[in-house]
Amino acid sequence: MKKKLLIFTIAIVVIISVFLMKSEDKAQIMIKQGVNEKVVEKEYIYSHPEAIVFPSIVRSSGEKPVEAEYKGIELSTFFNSLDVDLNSIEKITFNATDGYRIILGIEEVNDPSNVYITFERDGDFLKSKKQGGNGPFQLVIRRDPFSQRWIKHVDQIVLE
Ligand SMILES: Nc1nc2c(c(=O)[nH]1)N[C@H]1C(S)=C(S)[C@@H](COP(=O)(O)O)O[C@H]1N2
Ligand SMILES: [Mo]
Repeated sequence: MKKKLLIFTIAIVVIISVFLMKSEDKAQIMIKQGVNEKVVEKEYIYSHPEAIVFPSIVRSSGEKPVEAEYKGIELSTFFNSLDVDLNSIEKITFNATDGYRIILGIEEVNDPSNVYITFERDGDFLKSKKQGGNGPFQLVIRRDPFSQRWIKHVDQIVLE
C-alpha cells in the first residue's frame, strides 16, 4: 500500500514538473489577422538579423526613471520579415499575458525608428512575468514618454 502511494506521489510530481517546464518555455507571439494565425517562436525573435540596441529611459511606478539599453526589432521590420503585409491594416492590438492591452494606429507603427518589439535589456534576455521581469517580450515606443503604453509580456498581436 505504501509503495503504491509512493509511486502515485512520484508520478504527480513528474507530471507537475513537466507542465511547469513546458509553460516556462512557451515564449512566443501569436499574430492574428482575421482567420489567419501565425506563431512566432522566441528563437526567431532572439536571432533576428535586424534586431538593434538602443538607449531608452525606463519608467516604472514608484521608481526614478533609469537609462537602459534595449535590444529589439522595429515592428514594421518584424512584420516585413514575416511576410505580413500592413498595407490594408488600420490598427494593431497588443495583448499581454496579464490581460493588459494597448492599441496603436498604423501611422504610429510606420513612423520610423519608434515602435520596437524588444527582448533584451542591458544584455540580458527579458525575464517572464513569472520570473519577475517585463518580458519575455515588451513593446517599447521610443518617442512615447508615457510608459503605460510600453506593454510588457506581449503574447498576441491582432491586425485589423
Ligand atoms: N502587460 C502589462 N504591461 C504594462 C503594464 C501592465 O500592468 N501590464 N503597466 C504599464 C504601466 S502603467 C507602466 S508605468 C509601465 C511600467 O510598469 P511597472 O510600473 O509595473 O514597471 O508598464 C506598462 N505596461
Ligand atoms: Mo504607469
